[in-house]
Amino acid sequence: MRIVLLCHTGLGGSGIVATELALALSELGHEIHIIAEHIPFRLKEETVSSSNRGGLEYRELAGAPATKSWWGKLVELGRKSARYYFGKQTDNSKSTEGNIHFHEFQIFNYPLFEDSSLLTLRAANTIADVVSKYSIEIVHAHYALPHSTRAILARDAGLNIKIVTTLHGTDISVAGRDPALRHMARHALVKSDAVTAVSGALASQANELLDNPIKIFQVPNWVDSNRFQRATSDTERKKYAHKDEIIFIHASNFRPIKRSLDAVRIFAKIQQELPSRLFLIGDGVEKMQCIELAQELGVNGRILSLASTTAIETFLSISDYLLLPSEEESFGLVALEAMSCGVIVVATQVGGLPELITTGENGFLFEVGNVDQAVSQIKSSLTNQDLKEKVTTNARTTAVQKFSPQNAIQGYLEVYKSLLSK
Ligand code: GMT
Repeated sequence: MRIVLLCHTGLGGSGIVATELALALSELGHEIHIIAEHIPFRLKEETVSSSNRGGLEYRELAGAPATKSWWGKLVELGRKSARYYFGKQTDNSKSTEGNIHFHEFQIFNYPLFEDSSLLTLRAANTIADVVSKYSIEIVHAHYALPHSTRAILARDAGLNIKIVTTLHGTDISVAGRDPALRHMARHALVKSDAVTAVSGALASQANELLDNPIKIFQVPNWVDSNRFQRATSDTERKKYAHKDEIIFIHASNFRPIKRSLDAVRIFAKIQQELPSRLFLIGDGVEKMQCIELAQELGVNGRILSLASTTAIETFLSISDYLLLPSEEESFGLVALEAMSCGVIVVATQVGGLPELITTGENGFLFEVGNVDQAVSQIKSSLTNQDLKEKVTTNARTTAVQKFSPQNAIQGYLEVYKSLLSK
């Protein structure tokens, strides 16, 4: 199949999901075109077959050879069996590896317009050009706004394409409910040819926006359980903590919706009784407030802060507890990645998190803002070794068995195939 993927390029789960999907589909032999403002942060230049920037087509070479993803390794082991697993491709699919092409939005220079006022038109125009030039069949928008809107605009310009919209969360829970954007969110939902959501909770939330419910396919986030697993030695852990210290981690984009300050509050209460460390990973508007709060609570010396990293598994694989106190979380990709590493997730009972976690079985869920409840859940597992082991083991099992890449990629392929057969 020939597929265009549209996504946000900065840090964030939706861009990660789109990038991993691009790698998986390309390694299955499908032709992938990513159209965006910049290259997505998890997409390494060396995995891109061609780049089109400012109207110039070329190939960027990176210094180091590409390391194969989980999917690359699987395909290396048996390309044929992978194909067999996912079913036959359409006749016009290619079978070359590394079939990912990146297209930057076209540039229009005319001093009358502020550049940002034309962004959506330039994006839609670029989509129309790429679709025509490469005979694209599917345009898959990751995040309804503004990506689906741009694809719909391009289709209305006369293209024969099918538009798939994947809802990731705040496109519905924040933008969809905001008077400033809600009509556009509804438009994106009803004008897409197929809509998918990363959890059942998000699918229901999306339909609440509409007078007449639509069919929404559920394709959850997934995790590469080979990449995300417990560290096999103490070497890395010893760099950050003493043997008897507990390692907590909070990784996010530090937006208010993440309630990152609650992570610091929970940590401070535990640290009063038991020596601990807290990784604060990522950047965002509330990051400095977290450090300030840690100082007020007298635990700033125990915080290990790091800006965004593409190697989050290095830190998850040596942590004991992930703190995810979000106000909203449609799925919680970082929780799944942590569970795959055998980390105990202590998260809020919101959105799609109850579809991933059952309290006392494979993690813990607490009410939004109820810091004391989270603290007592952590203490209960710290004082009960059997409970701790059960939760840790079940967390990994859930990740491996219920959220495998194979299931998710197959889910997306089925959606594409159903549209193309219509
Ligand atoms: O969590 C974020 O702030 C980033 C956001 C995004 O749009 O990139 O993540 C959303 O999509 C992820 C991938 O599907 C989900 O795992 C996250 O739960 C979701 N975030 C929220 O709903 C707040």
